Amino acid sequence: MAGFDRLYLNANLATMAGSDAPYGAIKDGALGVTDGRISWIGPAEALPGIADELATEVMNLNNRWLTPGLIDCHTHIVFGGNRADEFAERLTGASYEEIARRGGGIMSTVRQTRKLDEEGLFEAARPRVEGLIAEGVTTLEIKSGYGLTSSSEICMLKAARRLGRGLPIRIETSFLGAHALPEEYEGRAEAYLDHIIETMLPTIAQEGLADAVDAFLENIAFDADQVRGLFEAAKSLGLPVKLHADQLSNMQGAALAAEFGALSADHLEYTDRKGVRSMARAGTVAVLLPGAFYTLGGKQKPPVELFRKEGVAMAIASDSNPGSSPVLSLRLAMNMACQLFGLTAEESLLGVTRHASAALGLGSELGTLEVGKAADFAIWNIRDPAELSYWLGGNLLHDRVLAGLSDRRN
Ligand code: DI6
Ligand code: FE
Repeated sequence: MAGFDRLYLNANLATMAGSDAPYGAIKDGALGVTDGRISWIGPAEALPGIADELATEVMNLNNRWLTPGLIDCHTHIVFGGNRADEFAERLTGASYEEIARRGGGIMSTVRQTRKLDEEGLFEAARPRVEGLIAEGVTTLEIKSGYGLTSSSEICMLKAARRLGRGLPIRIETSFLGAHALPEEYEGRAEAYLDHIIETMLPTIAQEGLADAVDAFLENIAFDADQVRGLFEAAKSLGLPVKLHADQLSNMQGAALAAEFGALSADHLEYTDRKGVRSMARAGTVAVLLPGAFYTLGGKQKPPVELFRKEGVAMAIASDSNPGSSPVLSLRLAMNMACQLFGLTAEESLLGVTRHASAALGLGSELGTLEVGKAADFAIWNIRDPAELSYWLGGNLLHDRVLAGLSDRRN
């Protein structure tokens, strides 16, 4: 038996890997880390007698819970400015639509984002990302979509990549050029789509700036034919796709995403049975975004019971953005998924671990505690994993480990 760089003892392990125990739990467990990966996991009593002598360092967790590091698989966390002014206006009667119609809303964030360079966007996003890190997030997806010009979209994606180099967190990026129609293209949506497909996307793909391609399919954004064209272009460049689907109306977005073998379809409040079935067949993950539902005062909830029945994996994300989901806490989104959408506490934790890793196409690398996977963990001062969804806020994190490196030691 090879040695461990670190051996965790007296741990309660929520492996989130398939087993009959809730949370795939191993009580009084042990977990060994070698070269940034999990090299041993099981009940402490099954550990070979000399194991702790073979470990460079032994950590006694005193019965704390250790879970996979949390994964926020859908955010727009890189942007300029904020829209607290619009929030205040909405509180005194203005509607989201009214504000958007007179050039506020997404366009206001586009203007503020275009003013910043890569460094400026990095600095604007840094405290928000640090907040997620402090609550146990180890992997974060970040979308572009507030630049809407080649140079500004590239700037956003470079800032996102830089966050992954400058801070202890894994970053996955999605190119969301098809988020909104920029003012310069008013009335010329086709021309903007052509520009995305012919210029933006090939450049971004060539520079390796996007891990996936996303789009907003909605009657206020882009239609099915436009999204189809974009997805065909993405596929021909070898990039996986995902989709903002059926958020405000049933546009058959879930079925379209599934047709392209999308990693995920996201929002899904208006998805019907046919859409759910196509997702099940394609293995497309349902990413639920209760922060946007809450902020926009949604009336229709995503079809959670159908997802369960058809075996569609449900992930949960913050959708962190300055407009429809000013949510800077993934644990708050977990609570909302339980409270507003009726997920169980176990589904909630699966939604930010195993199923979130699948939504990013990283299921073989992250998301569960299993031998061979990356040693990304969160260690919690809790007695029951349900506490992670139960408390609103609060500092529950004892330590966070990324690729075997503990925050407490850095
Ligand atoms: N769906 C949303 O709810 C947000 N984007 C999207 O595709 C809105 C983003 C914003 O208001 O800034
Ligand atoms: Fe979104």
